[in-house]
Amino acid sequence: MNSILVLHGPNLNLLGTRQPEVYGTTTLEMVNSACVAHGQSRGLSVVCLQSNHEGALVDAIHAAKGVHVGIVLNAGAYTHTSIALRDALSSVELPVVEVHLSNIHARESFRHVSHIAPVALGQICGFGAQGYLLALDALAEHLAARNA
Ligand code: CA2
Repeated sequence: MNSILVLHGPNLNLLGTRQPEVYGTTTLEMVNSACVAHGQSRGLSVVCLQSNHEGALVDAIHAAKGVHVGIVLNAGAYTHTSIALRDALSSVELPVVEVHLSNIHARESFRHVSHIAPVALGQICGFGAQGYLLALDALAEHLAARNA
């Protein structure tokens, strides 16, 4: 079965425990379970990882090559700062869908910039945890079209 890596960046381990008005009440564990179940319904196995460390996220992206067929990435605040993550994504040449729980374009101007977007298939933001499932659908459709 094709496998997808769902990768979460810094502070997303706090999901559902603080700032529910911005990030909702769903915990990361709930998001991950929903991703695994949704992937299964689309014939994809899903592996979820979270790290607060930029280098660990880079390592996870490198390790995805040859193991996973695509990546769903919420890089958290590294979205707006990390050229290292962008370079890692470029180097592995896997299809990536960028996800954000909040609508980053409706927030502070520093969140409007994404270093991930130029190397992603697309960006889904503002739909809360549902965005991860939309991202899995987008990846599944992309992979099916590519393999047709
Ligand atoms: O909206 C998103 O998903 C973000 O990637 C979340 C990041 C933020 O820096 C990005 O601009 C947009 C922050 C993640 C922090 O997550 C928390 C969750 C619960 C409580 C506190 C932080």
